[in-house]
Amino acid sequence: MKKTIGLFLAGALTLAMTACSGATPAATTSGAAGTGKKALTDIVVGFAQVGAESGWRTANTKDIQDSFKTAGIQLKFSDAQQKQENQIKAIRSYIQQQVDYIAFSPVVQTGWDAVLGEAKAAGIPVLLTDRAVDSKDTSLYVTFLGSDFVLEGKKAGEWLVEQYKDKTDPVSIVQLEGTTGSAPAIDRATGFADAIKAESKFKVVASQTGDFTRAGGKQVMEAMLKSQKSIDVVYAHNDDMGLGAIEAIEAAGKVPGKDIKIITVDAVKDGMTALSEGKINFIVECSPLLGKQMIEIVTKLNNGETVPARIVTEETTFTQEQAKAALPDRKY
Ligand code: GYE
Repeated sequence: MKKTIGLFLAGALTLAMTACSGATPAATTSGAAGTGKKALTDIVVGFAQVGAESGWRTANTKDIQDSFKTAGIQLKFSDAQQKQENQIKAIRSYIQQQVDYIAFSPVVQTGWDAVLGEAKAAGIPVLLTDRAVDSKDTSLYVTFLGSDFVLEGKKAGEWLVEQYKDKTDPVSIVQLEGTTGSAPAIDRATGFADAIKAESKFKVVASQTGDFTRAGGKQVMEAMLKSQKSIDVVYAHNDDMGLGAIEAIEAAGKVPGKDIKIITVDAVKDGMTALSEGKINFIVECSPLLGKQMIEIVTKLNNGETVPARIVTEETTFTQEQAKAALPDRKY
């Protein structure tokens, strides 16, 4: 399924004129005036970020800001501090300011139809970055650029299955969930559950949100260490919560990575460092570097070209050995 900016802006006219003009020049010249195209320096994108809850998020924000600076496209940035109402306010203000595009990473999946309908009515194309919405009306956004979170959860579960393949005793797992209602928390839980469900020895004995923060992960882990008889494995939906859990485990006199195995998602520097030190056992990568692809999408739409409705980020996984090798070149 393809969508085009033509649906939102001058539509057929823009496309027809672009098509008739033959080879499309780069949109950096003002010669594009009249075709609906803008010089890149005249484009304004309003970006409503989730917050600054994790190392991943900080790297994501930096990458987006740097990429826009390099491309010379204007970026209006807002930080919603993990609150949906703040994101909705930011989007409304971008609509009022008549920006050319709105990009946002929805903190939770539901509750966006009204404000996205307002953007659509104003003719402003919306790009979903990093997280998805669960709206049935897919005409409310042009594309969704981000990871396959179900696959990430599956990779975490598959590693566990492989690690414990020769064991028959029950394996007690605790799950530190991301922000309740967010796409990565929902999907990473689903993918993981799916991967381990065939073997009854795996038991998720407790599962609670740590809101993707280090403090949240620490607090939840402290409580779980008290309430659970024994814990073999921690599955944290991001590195930060895993790092918080490590603090709690060490404070309880146990050795993270040995007494309790830890699996996380993200592969940011602090997570990779803990992995290379043996405190985390396995990390599923989730790349925060979405800036360059956002620029490509905006440039294509500005040129009247189509973009895929879904763009999936490529990512890998890391064992302790692989983390040691990758760390020196890790950019975030
Ligand atoms: O894994 C986590 C962050 O949405 C993929 O949000 C992102 C997640 C990421 O807070 O660290």
